[in-house]
Amino acid sequence: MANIQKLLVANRGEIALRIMRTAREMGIRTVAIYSEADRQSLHVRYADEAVCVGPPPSSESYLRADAIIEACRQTGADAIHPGYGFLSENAGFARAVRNAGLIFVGPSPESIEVMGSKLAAKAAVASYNIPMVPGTPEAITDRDDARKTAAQIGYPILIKASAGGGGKGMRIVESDAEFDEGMNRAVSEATSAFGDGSVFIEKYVTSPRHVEIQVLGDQHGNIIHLFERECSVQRRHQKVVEEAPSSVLTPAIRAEMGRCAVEVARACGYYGAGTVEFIVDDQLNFYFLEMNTRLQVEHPVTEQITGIDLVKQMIYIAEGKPLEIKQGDLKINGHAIEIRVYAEDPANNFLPDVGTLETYVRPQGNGVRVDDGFEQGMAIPIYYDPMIAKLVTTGATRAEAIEKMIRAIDEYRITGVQTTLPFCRFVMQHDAFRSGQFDTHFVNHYFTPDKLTPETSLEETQLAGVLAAWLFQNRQVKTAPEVVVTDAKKSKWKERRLR
Ligand code: MV4
Repeated sequence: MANIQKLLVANRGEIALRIMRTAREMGIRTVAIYSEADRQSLHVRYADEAVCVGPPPSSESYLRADAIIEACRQTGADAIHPGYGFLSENAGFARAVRNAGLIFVGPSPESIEVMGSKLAAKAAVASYNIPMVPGTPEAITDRDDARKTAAQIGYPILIKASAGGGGKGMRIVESDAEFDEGMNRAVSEATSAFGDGSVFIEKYVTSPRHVEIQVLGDQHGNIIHLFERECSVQRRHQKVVEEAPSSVLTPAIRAEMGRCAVEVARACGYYGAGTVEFIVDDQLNFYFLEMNTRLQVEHPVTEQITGIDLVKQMIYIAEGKPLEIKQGDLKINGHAIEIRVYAEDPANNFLPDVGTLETYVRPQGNGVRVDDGFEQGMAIPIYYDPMIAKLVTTGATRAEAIEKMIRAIDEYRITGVQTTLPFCRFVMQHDAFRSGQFDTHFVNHYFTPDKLTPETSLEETQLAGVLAAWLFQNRQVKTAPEVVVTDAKKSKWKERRLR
């Protein structure tokens, strides 16, 4: 058991700041690393010390394990927190940190390795009583066997890459006739994307919800769960809205899923913070899919409803301390919702719209938490994920959290870049979201760019006035001005947003 004195955060942006804030509360000194593109970043200014680890591209900076470990030597940091993304789920990095005599604030390299392979993860939990989607338990070696299995399971099926994650390398196959082509594509995709062509088959659950369970394990074998996060509102496997608790789970199902998540963690000797991912079908059957061995982007909603600082727990666990929280101590308090504010244009197929934050004013007030890494006047670098902020609201009930979110979105003032705020507002106001009756197809089912409000509706109101005046002045003109209206609406909308 060794108390951490100085923590290097091997990340950037909001998560680097979020981790350093907790470290500071704990009296731990902080070291930031940064690339040449991030010299002026908030995480660099917040840290007690900062080390430049290379040029802007991640591969030459935030992914340079050697330079990061060297930065620990230079500054005397005794531990590394990897955040999410970058090196957070790289078993080789966790091992190199350990071999350098440093503390890795995260799970063991062995756990990362097992859970990094979906097939290894399934094998690890096979002797436990964990519900899994019917499918092949091993990598497919014989196509004819696999085809027979697919027929037994029943179409549609899903071919998944063992090394895949976050939806990469997945292929839906609707019928036996499509089997060969689906297989060829899945294997070649997996080979080129992951250097590993291992694939397996699962029954395709057509309209699932994505529900994940947060777990914490210490180095003494104690494991607890901190309930679920519902992440069904996503777009191309990119989560958009996350909340806790899920509006569909009953206390009994929640307890059962929690028990399963703890067992999954136990199966790989897990310690640290982790997330066990399930899909839930329309009958509320749940199935284990995979485990993420990092602190997740959406962890704040769990913090809001449990009152537990997950980063603080991760640090205690890394120091070798036993978990002081017992499962029975935990209860859900209220409801929290997170939206991800991206510098993307929802009116233009969510194309990244990086630029300078000409105006940047955060929402405030009761029940509002903003985790971000930017200030007004700062540029969003092109080299990294274009997430500007995570906006989290917490209320006594789900309805209250939604009300607060709409109010907070309307208070948020961002100009200079297009953001996903209007899109998130659309989600908050949608009946399917408000009723809780939605699945992972929400965005595809309900969203088209013309649904973006309030800009559009405001524009329409103003335009109606202009049009009325115009028609009045030109009473003899009979041509329908509809095309003109559409163009004017678009360009004016864009112009206003760019101000
Ligand atoms: C599935 C599935 C349906 N059936 N597996 C996508 C991400 C990866 N973690 C697992 N994913 C899925 N696996 C079976 N057998 C549907 C998805 C899926 C999905 C899951 C969670 C959140 C969003 C999703 C969007 C599309 C598909």
